[in-house]
Amino acid sequence: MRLGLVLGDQLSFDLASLAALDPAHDVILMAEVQGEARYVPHHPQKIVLIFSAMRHFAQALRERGWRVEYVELNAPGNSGSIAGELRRWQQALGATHIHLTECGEWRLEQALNDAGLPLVWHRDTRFLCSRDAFARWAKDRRQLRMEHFYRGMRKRCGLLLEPDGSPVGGTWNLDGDNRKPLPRGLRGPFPARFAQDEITTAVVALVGECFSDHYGAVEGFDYPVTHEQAQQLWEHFLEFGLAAFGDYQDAMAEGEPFLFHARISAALNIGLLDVRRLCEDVDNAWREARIPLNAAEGFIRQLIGWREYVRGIYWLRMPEYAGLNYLGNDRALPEFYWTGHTRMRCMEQAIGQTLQLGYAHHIQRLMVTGNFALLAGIVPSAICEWYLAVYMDAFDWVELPNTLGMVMHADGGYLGSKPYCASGRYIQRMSDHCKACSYKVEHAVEEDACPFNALYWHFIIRHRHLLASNPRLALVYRSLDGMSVARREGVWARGQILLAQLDNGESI
Ligand code: FAD
Ligand code: DLZ
Ligand code: SF4
Repeated sequence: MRLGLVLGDQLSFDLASLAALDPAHDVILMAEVQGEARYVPHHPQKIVLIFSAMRHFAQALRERGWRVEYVELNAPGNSGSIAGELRRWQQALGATHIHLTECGEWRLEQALNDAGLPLVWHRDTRFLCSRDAFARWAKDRRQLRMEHFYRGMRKRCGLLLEPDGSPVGGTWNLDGDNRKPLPRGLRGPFPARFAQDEITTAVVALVGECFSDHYGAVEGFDYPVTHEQAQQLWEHFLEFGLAAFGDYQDAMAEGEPFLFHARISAALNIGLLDVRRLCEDVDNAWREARIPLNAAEGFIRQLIGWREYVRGIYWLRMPEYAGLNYLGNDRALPEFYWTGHTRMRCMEQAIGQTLQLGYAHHIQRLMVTGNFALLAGIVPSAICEWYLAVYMDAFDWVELPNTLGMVMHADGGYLGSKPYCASGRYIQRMSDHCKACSYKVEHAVEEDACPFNALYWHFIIRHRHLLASNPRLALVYRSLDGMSVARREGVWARGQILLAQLDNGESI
């Protein structure tokens, strides 16, 4: 007989390794292991999601006729690692081969390859662009840009195209129409929530007991844990969220953790949703005039553009990518990232909801917590570990390029053409946080000044030698040069004070 491995983020019935096996003779192994639950201090709700969804998937596989050996976290004999469990069960069952699907993380794939087991690898066909296809696309290109990759993917997938292959609406990218701040009084739809069944309740108790040392609340878990529930979450978004997603994709608001975002990333990344079907649903919704084009294009761009692009870069550049630090950052991650105890209202809200829900939307991750880490010069590996730990949807293949490349510019501009650095003005324009903040966004050098302002100019000044030649920052360096000496010295001095406070372990 042969053994098949299904990992916690591979919960798809059409997984390539399952398709290669036969329920009549072969056995599937699924294992909850300390090694995977502790390689970073995952948010307790993320562990609940993975374990509960794994247990539900094992049940569903058994109902489809598979023999599944399921190892619970505290089961006697559990070796604590995926490689250890494969070895134990291969010996116990006398399996000749172990079939498995490409891992999402380089770390685990490496560990399995090093384990000396008779492995038969299968491509992860749940992604639209294979590792090899991306490498072929990237080969011989002087510069990689998401926009070029995305256009190719639109053509290949036949999404939002006219019969002659041109983009519907006459343009490929409506990013410029995705940046409206939220009008006063407009609120996001009521989020879809899923009640805990017996399996989830048992897992919540287990995680509460075994991972009380991890940051984040285990209470309030309401994520979908089965394919049916994930589909309900998706349909809820199609009906109530997607139409406004286009306009308010970049907006942030007090007490609004989700706004018009889908909140599907965790379900999608662990295999409870299929990216092709999501894109077809969005294309159809536009063709049936249920949603505007800026929503349809904006959403499809995230899925077949950014999501596949970052995965391609990850597998092209690992393992050296994880060690890059182009800007030479050396500052430790401030403690308030783990507690949310800061006077900066935007940071408090983004971190607070992250600890509560394991979720923050893209602009909060990029322009609030990410922007702060960039401006403050945090060591890339430290901020990457934070993102990997605290978000429900976080897996190295998607978290690392987004954080290290897009946010921290630690790859020197390989993934994106410029750092997304911004002062408090950006947050003021896109949110109502500043009105509720004890800092003043209009000030830059005073004691009550918004920290983002001085840190922004400090960042621009201290990295001049690396960034001034970037044409996309030319305007910024022109305004720096137009600043009075007193003003420049003022923002530098205030930046120094803020950084010293961080170095002293003080919150700001
Ligand atoms: P929506 O805003 O509704 O978007 C729809 C879908 O598009 C998402 O579910 C996601 O699958 C995809 N998507 C959107 N932007 C991206 C992107 N930049 N990269 C990849 N997919 C994208 N996403 C993860 O899935 N896992 C991560 O670990 C992760 N880490 C991130 C770290 C940083 C620093 C940043 C800036 C972004 C990160 N993202 C990550 C991307 C993005 O923030 C999340 O996908 C999104 O917030 C998930 O919420 P949603 O489902 O409501 O997304
Ligand atoms: C994230 C995670 C956690 C917390 N626990 C498990 C586990 O116990 N067993 C398992 O098979 N997978 C788990 N996962 C998902 C893996 O970490 C993921 O498969 C790897 O990071 C590779 O993508
Ligand atoms: Fe954030 Fe600055 Fe606005 Fe406060 S003033 S909410 S710190 S941008």
